[in-house]
Amino acid sequence: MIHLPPRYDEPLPPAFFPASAPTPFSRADFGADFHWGASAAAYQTEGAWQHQGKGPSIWDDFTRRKGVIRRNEHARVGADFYNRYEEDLDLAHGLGLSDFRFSAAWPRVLPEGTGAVNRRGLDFYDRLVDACLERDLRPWLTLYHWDLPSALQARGGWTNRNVVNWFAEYAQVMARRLGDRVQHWLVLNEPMVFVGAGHLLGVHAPGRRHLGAFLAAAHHATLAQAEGGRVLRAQLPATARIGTTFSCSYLTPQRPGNAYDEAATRRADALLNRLFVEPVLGQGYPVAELPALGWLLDRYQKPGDDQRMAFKFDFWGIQNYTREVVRFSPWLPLQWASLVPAKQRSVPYSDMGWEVYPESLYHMLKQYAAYPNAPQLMITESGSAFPDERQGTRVVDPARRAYLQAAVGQVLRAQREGVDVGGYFAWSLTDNFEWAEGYGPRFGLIHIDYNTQERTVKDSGRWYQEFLGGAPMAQEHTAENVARL
Ligand code: GCO
Repeated sequence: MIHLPPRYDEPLPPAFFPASAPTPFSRADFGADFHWGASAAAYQTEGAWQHQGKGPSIWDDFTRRKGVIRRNEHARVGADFYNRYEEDLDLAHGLGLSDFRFSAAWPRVLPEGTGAVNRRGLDFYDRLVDACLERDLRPWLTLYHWDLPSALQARGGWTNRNVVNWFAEYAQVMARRLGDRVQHWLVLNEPMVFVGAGHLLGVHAPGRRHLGAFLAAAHHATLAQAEGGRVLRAQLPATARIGTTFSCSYLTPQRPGNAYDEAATRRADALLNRLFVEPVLGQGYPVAELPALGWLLDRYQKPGDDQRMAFKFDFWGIQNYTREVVRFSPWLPLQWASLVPAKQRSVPYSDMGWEVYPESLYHMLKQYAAYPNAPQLMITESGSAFPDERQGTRVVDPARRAYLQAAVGQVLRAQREGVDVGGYFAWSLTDNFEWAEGYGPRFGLIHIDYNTQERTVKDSGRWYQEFLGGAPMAQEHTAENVARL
């Protein structure tokens, strides 16, 4: 078993430095139009949960329940981004980013979810967009990163088909106000996660554990995804670029060649990587692998839904953190598959318990690019949670730095093989509230001391800055290079 986190004077395991990526490489290799950014999300960073007219969200409610979040933490203050966004954008600009992705909190804009607009909430996003532009950061706005207004949850939330209209109204409000300045729009953040973790596993807001709720939420999110795209298209200038994001994991069978594990891997792929993607393309749900899911979802479908689920996005945001190993399981109906935790596999893993496997990014880019009518792909999140060590004024994080470098190398590898990939966004600009894991796992390029809210650029952030400044980067996979990290 390789233990992670490594001690900082120990060489990092070879998994950080897959030799498959081109080396050395530099920013110029990706092309002049490539977008280089970092991502963030409203609930994870903003705080100000009751400020200036904001309504409550399902995450405000969920984090109030005892025992659902590690150490019962919450993000009422978070990274205090609501008050400190200018400082954070200065730092982002200082790192040399060309793009910054953030989300808007729906209940900040529409406290009741629909109806009356909270002017001060909308003004905040207006100022944020202007502050990005003043710093030459192109804003990428995600409409929904999981903080549904509580008022809508009281009416069933994602399980109520009316959510499609509620979401359309919110999308319209945002597009009307910001469409003159925001060019890049993202509709949903990772539907599989907020639908699955929120409605089937019960580990995210709204904390439901119910197959019917999962199915209803899945179908309504699929409809809202396309409807959001249509509303934006109708509202925005022709130059706007409209996308949405998908979570994904590269999946491999525990026993390659074993028919049960191979079939389980295909079913898991349909559920985890394809469920929300193929309806967008007009292919419907991937029911060939999951017939029972198909019959169950039918209950929520109305005539014409197959067309309503489709939309021609300008790009897809791909968000990948790891690979999963799949085995046949007789215990989990529908999927008949389970994921083997990294901790049981003698592989290095991060503070999230996820296998360190940067090549996963390459494989997922290849998989999505293989759809004949796929749009351009963007890596809208990529990163890893490792501990940081303060050494004087520095925050030393060799594992994150190495991961970032390896991940960027894997994007270039895919691009060189012809994949149309147009951007890379590190998750995340700063440390922030990691949902059910609270503040434990840190993903930021910038460290936050939550006692003082002091920001410090980590070594990984410095690495990104050097790279974005044009420095050539050798893949640091030789023993001497590793020792020097
Ligand atoms: C997600 C979200 C982020 C997470 C990140 C790390 O992918 O789950 O978009 O909000 O913080 O992925 O888990």
